[in-house]
This record gives sequence, structure tokens and C-alpha cells, in this order.
Amino acid sequence: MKSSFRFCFGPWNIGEGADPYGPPVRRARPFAWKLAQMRRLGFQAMMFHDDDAVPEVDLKTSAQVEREARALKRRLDAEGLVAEMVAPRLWFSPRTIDGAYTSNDPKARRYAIERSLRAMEIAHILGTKLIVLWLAREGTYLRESKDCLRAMDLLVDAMNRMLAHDPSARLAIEPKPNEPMDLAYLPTVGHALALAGRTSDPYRVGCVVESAHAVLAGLDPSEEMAFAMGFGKLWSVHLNDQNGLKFDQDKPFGSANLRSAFNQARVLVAQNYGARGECVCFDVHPFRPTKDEHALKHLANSRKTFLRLAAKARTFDERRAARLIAARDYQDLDQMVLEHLLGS
Ligand code: XUL
Ligand code: MN
Repeated sequence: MKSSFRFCFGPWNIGEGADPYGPPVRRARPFAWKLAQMRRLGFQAMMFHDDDAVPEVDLKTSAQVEREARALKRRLDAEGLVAEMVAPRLWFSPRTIDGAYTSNDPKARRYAIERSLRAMEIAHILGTKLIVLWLAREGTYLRESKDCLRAMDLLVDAMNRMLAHDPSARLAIEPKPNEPMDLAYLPTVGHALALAGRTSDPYRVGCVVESAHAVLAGLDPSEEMAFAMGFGKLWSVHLNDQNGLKFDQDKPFGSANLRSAFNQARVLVAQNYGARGECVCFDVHPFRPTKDEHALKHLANSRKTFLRLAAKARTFDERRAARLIAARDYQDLDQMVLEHLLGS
């Protein structure tokens, strides 16, 4: 199916299935193989952590980082692909065990900022202005271990450093309420945008909404997207699904709640998402029992479901819906949605 959307995924979305209780269950695919699958699957853009783009980035000199990033850019160009974003992976190093920008250890905070500035240089070379900040360890396991007010100051300081480093870059906060921390400092779009307002350039701090993260916060993903759009701040989406308050599942889009997925597609279509170059990204993982030969189906299927639901959004009888709303006949409005999704 042809579409005007630009679709995107990251190298981590073709995973080997390791979880906290067991090892990998599928073969590891080299980066070149992953890259080669993109166009075949109908994807135009790849999202990167800094060390997806330049492996072991902490061990390399600036000159090496620059050389490798330039080589990657040439590979992307050769495949006709673009980099959608770069995200500093701040949660892996032993140095950020207690958080990155909000760590109680000043050395960890310095490392986090330096690494973020490096990620911005990689993004610049790859030709994207979008820096995604998933603030994995910015939070607490126990309330008394950090001071929330101070953490907000530290987050603002770190973002100001990044904004000053590259005046053309935009920071997109990816809110998530928990995992790996019990309590994250920026659990929702509202928190992210409120903090954006305290930075030195609020117009360059927006957000990415991931469906599963909104569900984990007990919120409706389409309303999180709409809220961000109301501020002109929905700069990316990570579509996937989540079966309620469980571990972070990253299920295929629409897998757990088709109606919620419809409402996400509907708000994106209604607001002409993508017209300013935004990508539709799928942050999805295969179910662990998935065989090697089926290890791309979660991506192809998520894209297919999104396109089917975008078509459903376009054929939804808005005039009839408006009449039912005017009559306050929400019973039939509800049924109308269900029958539209069920098809004839
Ligand atoms: C974590 C998550 C990340 C970010 C990028 O839940 O979604 O993969 O999207 O760092
Ligand atoms: Mn994500």
C-alpha cells in the first residue's frame, strides 16, 4: 500500500528476545542487514541511539566519532534513507547507575552532559535536528534519595547546555512513568511540556509520545498526542501497544487495544501529522517466542495496521458522528465506532 507517511524504526526494534529472565532466542543480525530491510518493508527513516550510530561511543576520540558518523551518513544516503533522530543512551554506563542529569554524583552529571553534546554532534552529521531524550534513570526508587525540586533544576540546566550547543537542534522529551525506575520525574507530556517552559528556548523543547508509555501512565495515547499537538510540540510518535499496567511490552501497534490504536491514527490523520516532516515510528518488539524467519513481522504488521486504521479514520462518517454528538446520543456514537472498526 502506498502512503504519504514516512515510516521509521530503530535498530533495537529487530531484537534477539532477551528479557530479564532469559537469554537471546533469535540470531543477532548485523546493522547492515537491518538497514537493508528498511526500504523493502516500506520504511524511509531510521532512529538511532548515539551508540547505534557509533558503537562504543564512550571509548572513541572526537575525530573517530566524526569519521564513523560520516561513514554512516554515506551508507544512509546510499540506501536512500534518512536519520529521524539521535538519542543519547544515558542509562547503560555504570557511571549513570543513579541517574544521568539528575544523579547525586557530579561526575555522573558531567558525563551525561558531555555524552549528550556528543550525541548532538552525531545528529548534526547524520542530518537530523531531532534529539530524543528518554530520561530512563531520571527518577527515584525511593522518594528520599533525591530532591525533586533540585532534579527539575538539573534537568533544565542540562537541556539549556544542549540548546546552547547547537542552536538548530530541537529536544524531544519521551515521557515514561516507570521502568527502569519506580518513579520517573517526567512521566507524561504535561510534565515534559511544563519543564520545556522553564528552559532557555521553550520553542525548541517538545516531545515524542510512545503509546505504551501513555498506557503505563494510565492515560489515553491519542489524548497525549493531541495535548502535545495543541502546543505544536508533537515532533515524533513511537506507536506500539501495551496490555495495561505490566512490564514495558512494546507490542505491535493495535495488538492490545484496536480502538485506542484507531483513535491514535485518527488524531494523527485529522491534524495532518507528517506535513512538517514528522515520522511515524514504531517502537515495537517481536513476541519472545518469535522465530528467526518471522523476526520482521511485528514491523511490517504495525505499519500495515497503521495504514488500515488511517484509512478507517478517513472513512469515519464525521457528519453522522457530529449529529450523534449534537443529540448527546453517545450510545449510538459508541456503536458507530465499533461497527466502523468491525467493517461490513
Ligand atoms: C524506552 C524507549 C526507548 C526510546 C529511545 O522505553 O521507548 O527505546 O524510544 O531511547
Ligand atoms: Mn520509545
